[in-house]
Amino acid sequence: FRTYNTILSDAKAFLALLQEEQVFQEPCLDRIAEIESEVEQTGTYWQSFDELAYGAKLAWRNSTRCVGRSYWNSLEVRDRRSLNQAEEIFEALVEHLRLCTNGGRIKSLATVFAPQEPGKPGIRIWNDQLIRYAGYRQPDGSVVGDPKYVEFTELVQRMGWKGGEGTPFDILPIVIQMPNQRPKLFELPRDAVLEVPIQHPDYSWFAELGLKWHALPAICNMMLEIGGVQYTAAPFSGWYMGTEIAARNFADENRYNLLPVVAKRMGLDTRYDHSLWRDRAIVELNVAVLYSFRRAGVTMVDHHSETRRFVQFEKSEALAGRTTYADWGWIVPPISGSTTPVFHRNYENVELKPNFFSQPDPWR
Ligand code: HEM
Ligand code: NRG
Repeated sequence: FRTYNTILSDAKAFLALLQEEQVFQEPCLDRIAEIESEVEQTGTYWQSFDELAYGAKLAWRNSTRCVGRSYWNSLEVRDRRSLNQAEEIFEALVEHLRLCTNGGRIKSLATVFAPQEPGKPGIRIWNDQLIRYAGYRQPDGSVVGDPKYVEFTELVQRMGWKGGEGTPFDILPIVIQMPNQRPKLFELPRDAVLEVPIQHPDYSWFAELGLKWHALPAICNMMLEIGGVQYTAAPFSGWYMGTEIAARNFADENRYNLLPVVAKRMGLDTRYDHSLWRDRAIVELNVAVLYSFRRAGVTMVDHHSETRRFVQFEKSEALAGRTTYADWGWIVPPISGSTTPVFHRNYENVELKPNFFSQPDPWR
């Protein structure tokens, strides 16, 4: 439960920030008075499109775990705050995927739905990302698909999902819950989801592994907070850094766990840790993912260019008089850390607002 005072002081701090960054020409005194009376009457206030759009950019700029922040000012923001039916929200999500994917030339995009109202739960998309693969627990305890999503898969199955074919890459349905209503299930149209089959430039056997991944990372379970207003459904997406897929989703033991498979095919000696078979396999997996996205014409960055760009971003922030706060453990890539410049730098992790915040899973 948030008081008028917190909302008002957050709103004022936000408007002061807009003033400081010279987003609008007009002075903001009138706007403050307007917000004050609106908050007194309704317990919240309706932001202008410009406040929303710049606020979302600032939220990205302030996300200390994101190494891709150099592009913060090119975020496109779609205002879908007027939608109040789960079906309409679903249509807007499909549109988000199509616009952002843009035939492979991915754009950075956020779609913002209506904010949480006082004393009511907000709109929630139950998935953590718009595109994710189901995980099916087998009788012998193993998992087909993405083990991270076994719980979510069983949840949607209990809710009536019959869509899964049982492949390692079945796309999960979307679960949308409007305030004080029951959640509804929606199946994404196949042609809204771009995927990239994975092959290796030198190892022809790699394609036989039958791997692929979706082009878009579209996080949809975080709360976007701007000037005291909380947007509980505000999905955003940019493009992947290769390591996210190759060094984590494919490599983690509790995800697709592919290092032993790749190492065996490479003919490496997996009996001894000191043969560094994991390290050799994880590099080739990363080579394959970067090569495949490039061949498919789908935007992706490698961790060397992206971390270098991040240091450039720090420099341009410093010129603007701002400190770049960051979460070192998230900024340093999961492979070859010390070969990237961010490894050798120290960061203070300070949480500024606007920002994206995690929220509890609605079904817990
Ligand atoms: C996290 C890269 C766009 C907000 C991350 C991570 C990477 C990354 C590598 C760490 C993910 C992990 O380890 O799981 C990029 C790249 C982008 C991009 C290359 C290309 C444009 C965006 C956009 C937004 C954003 C458009 C929001 C408007 C965030 C946030 C996190 C994050 C909030 C933390 C997520 C969490 O806590 O789970 N990003 N990002 N990023 N990014 Fe970005
Ligand atoms: N590691 C996650 C995605 C997290 C966000 N990463 C981005 N965001 N690149 C995964 O799916 O592997 N983005 O908006 O571009």
